[in-house]
Amino acid sequence: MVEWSDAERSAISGIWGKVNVDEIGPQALGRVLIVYPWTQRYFGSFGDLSSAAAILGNPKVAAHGKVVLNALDKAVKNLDNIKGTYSNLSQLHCDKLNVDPDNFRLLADCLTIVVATKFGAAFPPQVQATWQKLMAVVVAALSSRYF
Ligand code: HEG
Repeated sequence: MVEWSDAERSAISGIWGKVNVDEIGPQALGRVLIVYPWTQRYFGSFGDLSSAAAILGNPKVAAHGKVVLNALDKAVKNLDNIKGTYSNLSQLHCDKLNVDPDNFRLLADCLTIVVATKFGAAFPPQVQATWQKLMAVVVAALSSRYF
């Protein structure tokens, strides 16, 4: 059972309250597909992923990036039951989408970099520490139905 202190809860709601899902989601997923090109294999129906510019301009990547961040919003709103919140989503990624769970961490890392780049001084190490805990819990929850 994950415990969240009041300070952690307020750090998460502070930074998450500034995140524009429609902007950060596409950038985070786009970055995964560029930095770790083998992840493109899961998005064969998304059309042109042939260059960084194509990926960042691809409307299906943008739309899916928003879907992913909207799912993260559910975790933020259910901090005390992230595992349960993601149970079905974990099963879907495992059984239907066959996504290697290592990729969840890659996405979390890219998202952290996008957030750090965007917010700079408003994402200090203490806030990052809590953010990394959130990412670790999210990655574990999404991986939970694999094992
Ligand atoms: Mg996943 C679908 C969330 C990482 C590949 N992903 C979805 C959906 C959600 C979601 C909410 C829609 C589910 C539905 O249709 O019911 N994904 C999600 C989160 C995270 C994540 C929250 C990590 C934080 N996904 C992820 C990664 C990959 C991946 C790392 C592959 C590298 N997701 C994937 C694919 C689909 C989804 C291929 C189906 C996309 C489609 O066909 O539209």
